[in-house]
Amino acid sequence: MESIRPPSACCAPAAPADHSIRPLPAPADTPETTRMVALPGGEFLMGAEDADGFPADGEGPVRAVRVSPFLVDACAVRNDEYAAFVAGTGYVTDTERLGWSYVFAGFLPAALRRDAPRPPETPWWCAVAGAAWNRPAGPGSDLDGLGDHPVVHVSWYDAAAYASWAGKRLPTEAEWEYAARGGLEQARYPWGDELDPDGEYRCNIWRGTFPTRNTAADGYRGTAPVDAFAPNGYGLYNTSGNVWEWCADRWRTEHGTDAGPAGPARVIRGGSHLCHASYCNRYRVAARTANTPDSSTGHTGFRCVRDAG
Ligand SMILES: [Cu+2]
Repeated sequence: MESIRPPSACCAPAAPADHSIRPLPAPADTPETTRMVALPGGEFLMGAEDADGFPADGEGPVRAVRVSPFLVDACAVRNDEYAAFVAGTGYVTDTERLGWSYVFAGFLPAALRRDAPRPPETPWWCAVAGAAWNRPAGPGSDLDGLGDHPVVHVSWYDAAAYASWAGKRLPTEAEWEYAARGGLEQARYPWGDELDPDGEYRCNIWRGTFPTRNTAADGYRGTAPVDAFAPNGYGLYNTSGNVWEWCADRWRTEHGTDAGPAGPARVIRGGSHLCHASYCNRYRVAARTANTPDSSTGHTGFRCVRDAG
């Protein structure tokens, strides 16, 4: 078993790579899936060169990138949508197959928290046996009251399988960022340059002192409903904060035609309810990191896209 840890695994701990490719479920006849927004595409300025950003992540250089017209989910995929997929296909997630997932220590009962192995670099994550998309805080937990929250504890493969069933696909990283920016050019966040404009909370991130005290001033300690907070200019919700979102692209930190071969890790975007400026600051709209495609955590979900026309 080979252990692969991508760069900048800050708040996204990587599981050992151990995956056998399985066929994707066929598209459902009439999938009950979330509302999509049609975007015209075109050229936009991708990336950032923020002074307090992470150049080593390949956030820059700022470059003009063209995307074709496409449709994008207004919201991340919800638990009740993922449940319909599982019920309709019998799909078994990687997390269930491998038997464990990463849960943030602060969300666990004391006994589970005490006994779970933790990655030394990110000791706030516990590898919890039995944690899965439908048991997000491990054995004994369930999805009561979380139907409209984003599905989490899904690997890249689990996200791609859902997308295939829904007749959709995962976004390219360029599509994701173009959509997340909501039409604003080179803004720091999907709504502008201020984190909390006029004191208004616009996203679900860690408020307080990471990782010991989350004041939940923005209303949420864990995940929020997928349509919490005001949407961006394109009508997309929670492209910053709440949960990281899987993209189709393999991870690389160089861009352009001479970028060289990419590794197995896949890009994740948007940051999560656990991101805090003091530690990771990756809820900026240009921020990026990656995880291995079989990894799953309590703060990573996804949204889907579809080609226009
Ligand atoms: Cu983070």
